[in-house]
Formats: sequence, structure tokens, C-alpha cells
Amino acid sequence: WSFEARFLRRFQQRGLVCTYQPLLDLKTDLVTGCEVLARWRDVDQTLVFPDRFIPLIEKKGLTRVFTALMAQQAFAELASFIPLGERLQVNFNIFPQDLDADWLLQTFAPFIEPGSPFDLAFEIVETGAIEIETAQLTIDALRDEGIAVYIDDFGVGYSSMQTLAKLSVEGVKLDRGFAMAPDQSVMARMLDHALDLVQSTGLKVVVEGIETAGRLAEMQASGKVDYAQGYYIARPLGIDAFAQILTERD
Ligand code: G
Ligand code: G
Ligand code: MN
Ligand code: NA
Repeated sequence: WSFEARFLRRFQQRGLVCTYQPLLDLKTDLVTGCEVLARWRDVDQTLVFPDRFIPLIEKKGLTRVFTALMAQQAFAELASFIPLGERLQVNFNIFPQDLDADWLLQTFAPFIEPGSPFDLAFEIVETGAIEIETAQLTIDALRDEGIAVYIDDFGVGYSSMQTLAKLSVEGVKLDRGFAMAPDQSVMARMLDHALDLVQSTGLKVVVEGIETAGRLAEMQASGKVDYAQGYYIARPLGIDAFAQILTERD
């Protein structure tokens, strides 16, 4: 069996693994949410990373099946331990071609019914294929249902200042390349300006790729960052490790 054949046969039958990377709220210094990141367990138990299977999912037109499976699994795992009365922000990566309000609302509605402890957000990467007016209608429809949208990987690829100026979203996730850059490098110096740029829009700011205590302290001191994410805070974790972090926060 080729990798492709094994994956396609197994991913819909409990082969998917959800990991949860904590989002640290810099105002309170508490983990208040997570980004859900997919992994896949091969027959020999090796954990396979998304760079190998996401292209396959796209090629085979299985993006919606995959996202729906991820949502079912993630919310089932998360719901099992959220303490009564507490809330958790849950971020999902959505393929740009799936930015379709009807489908998204239908798929995610069961998990955000009244009384649910989850605040849902979608992360979307600008690919150049997004048509601003159409995207805005979708984003507005999602917001009406309490779902926030973030522009992901901002600052690389097709993401432009024009998108930022024209698209009304909840917030922006700065590409991890900025925070990961060595001190004094051009990218590191750009980080500060990128923060000013995003702040000028009034949007929420998430900085990804925090790998050192120094960078985290800098982000805290800047007063320009709402949420931080990165290996220094925590790697993408299995449900048990993530549950432990959340339980320890109080
Ligand atoms: O750790 P990381 O290797 O988890 O993820 C690599 C890339 O795969 C990231 O760009 C991330 O957005 C993407 N990815 C991971 N999980 C998902 C998912 O559930 N849905 C989508 N659309 N992309 C994902
Ligand atoms: O969706 P997005 O491309 O933003 O996915 C986040 C990706 O960044 C995932 O692959 C995740 O594992 C990775 N990541 C998260 N924090 C860090 C970090 O501090 N350093 C590095 N190198 N990668 C990170
Ligand atoms: Mn993301
Ligand atoms: Na990102």
C-alpha cells in the first residue's frame, strides 16, 4: 500500500489525531484557547504531519469531509473536561475554498449551541483566490452566529495590506517567521512594525512562533499583542496534556 492509499483508507476511520496548541492571553497570562492542528496515525503508529497529507486531501477534494471529522473529534475531546462555567476559544484552520457560510454554519452549529462552553474562530490564509466582497458577506454571516474569523500567516504569501484594510475580520495572526527570527535580523525588526500596522486597524493581534522567553517578554512589554502562541508556551499537545494545562490554570 502506498502512503496515499493508506491515508485515504484510514483517515475517515479514527486515523486522525487532533492536537491543541495553547493560546496565551497576554492580558491575563492565562491559556484561554487553542488552535486545533491535525496529525495522522499511520498503520505502523508513526505520527504523520499535515504537510504530507493536506495536499492529498486537497487533491482528492476531501477538504470538507476532513474538516467535519476534525470538528467532531476535537469538540468531543474538549467537551469531556471543560469545567462547568468556563469558556474556551477554539481555532480551526479552514481551507479558503471552503469559506462558505451555509456549509460552515451547518458543520459547526452543533458545537456552539447555546450553553456550549466554546467560542469558535476560523483561521483563513489569504491565497489570492479570495474575492473580498464575497468573503466579507460570509465573514459577516459567521459573525452574526458568534464565529470570529482571523487572517492566518499574515505577512507572507498573498496576504496584503489591502486585504487587511478592506476585509473586516476579528483579528490577525502574524506569521511565525516574524517572532522566530533571530534578534537584530530584518524580520525581527519588522515584527515591531508589523504589530503597529495591525494595531492601526484596531483588530486583535495574535503572534505565532514564540520560541523564547525573551520574545514572549518583548511581546508582553509591547502592549500590542492580545494572544501569543509558540513552542516556548507549548507545542501542539494531545488532549490529555492540553487538559492538564487548562486544569492547572485556575
Ligand atoms: O504543525 P503544523 O505542522 O501543525 O501544521 C502545518 C500546516 O498544516 C499549518 O499551515 C496548518 O494550518 C495546517 N493544518 C494543520 N491542521 C489543519 C486542519 O485541521 N485544517 C487545515 N485546513 N489545515 C491544517
Ligand atoms: O496554521 P498555521 O500555519 O499557522 O499553523 C501553525 C504551524 O506553526 C503549525 O505547523 C505549528 O506546529 C507551528 N508552530 C507553532 N508554534 C511554533 C513555534 O514556536 N515554532 C515553530 N517552528 N513552529 C511553530
Ligand atoms: Mn493556523
Ligand atoms: Na498561522
